[in-house]
Amino acid sequence: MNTVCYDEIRVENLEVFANHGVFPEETALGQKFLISLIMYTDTRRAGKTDELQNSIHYGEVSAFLTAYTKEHPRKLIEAAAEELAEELLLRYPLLEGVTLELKKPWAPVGIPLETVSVKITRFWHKAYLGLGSNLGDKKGYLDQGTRALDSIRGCRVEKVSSYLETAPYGGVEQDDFLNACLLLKTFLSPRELLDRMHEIEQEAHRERRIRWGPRTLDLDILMYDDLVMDSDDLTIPHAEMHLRDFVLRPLAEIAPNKFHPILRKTVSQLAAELAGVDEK
Ligand code: A4P
Ligand code: MG
Repeated sequence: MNTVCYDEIRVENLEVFANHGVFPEETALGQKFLISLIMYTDTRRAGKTDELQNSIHYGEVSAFLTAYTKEHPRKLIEAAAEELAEELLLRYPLLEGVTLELKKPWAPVGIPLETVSVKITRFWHKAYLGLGSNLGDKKGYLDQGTRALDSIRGCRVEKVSSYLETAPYGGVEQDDFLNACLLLKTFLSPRELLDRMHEIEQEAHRERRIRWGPRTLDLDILMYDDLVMDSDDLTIPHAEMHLRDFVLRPLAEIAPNKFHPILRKTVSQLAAELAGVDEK
């Protein structure tokens, strides 16, 4: 979850009659569901202006939840809750995150219980990505990669650096690169994002032959919020970003004050250090 403290707008136990369920009688007859929602959003402007347009209309949200739940029956309440949370994040630009609980008080489990429910919290995240190309129409590949990222459901490209021509790094004799960085707003997890990035690289006809060798399109996750993770196939922040001028220069254009969560320095400090300039 994000570290910023948000205000909350809450809806509690909105009642919807719908047809979610695994059993045929559930899908045929329907049953009662209760939806509780916490919307994380900055209410300061609405609080100061007293204008509804500066907030999220909870009446409209409730009507949307009711209609969507009725129209999209799912087997699992996990799936129903996930979809509702994503639809809300996509629909309401002022919404930073949601906690959504979907209760099923009449769950047909044959033993008495008050209610079963799933409760999930989903946030928009900020990911910084690095793009590189040194084969064919380099600018075309960076453009294509940016467009493809922006068209993923749950991803929005918010800022793109300029495209910089850079000398190859890593000891392989090859053509110059065109590099850029971008800021992506996303509700995908880092792993889901990496999978989508690999698909985009495939679409750009990238063949992985030589490590650090020529490529039509290379996409790396540089940072994802302040997340620190290290697994077999994904390291965040990118393990070598602080050593690479072709990453730090474009990144400093769009996020000079972004803090590296391990090195505890800003991107512009890291860029200055790498360039051998003394920055306070
Ligand atoms: N992986 C782990 N962490 C990450 C992450 N944060 N983001 C894994 C993306 N991928 C990550 O990458 C290999 C595997 O790294 C991925 O499958 C993923 O599971 P790859 O893209 O398949 O292989 P690669 O690109 O050949 O190797 P690598 O180590 O990713 O190389 P880089 O770091 O991408 O560097 N010189 C200039 N001037 N400009 C460049 O853009 N790029 C490289 C390649 C070398 N020299 C360059 C440039
Ligand atoms: Mg790579």
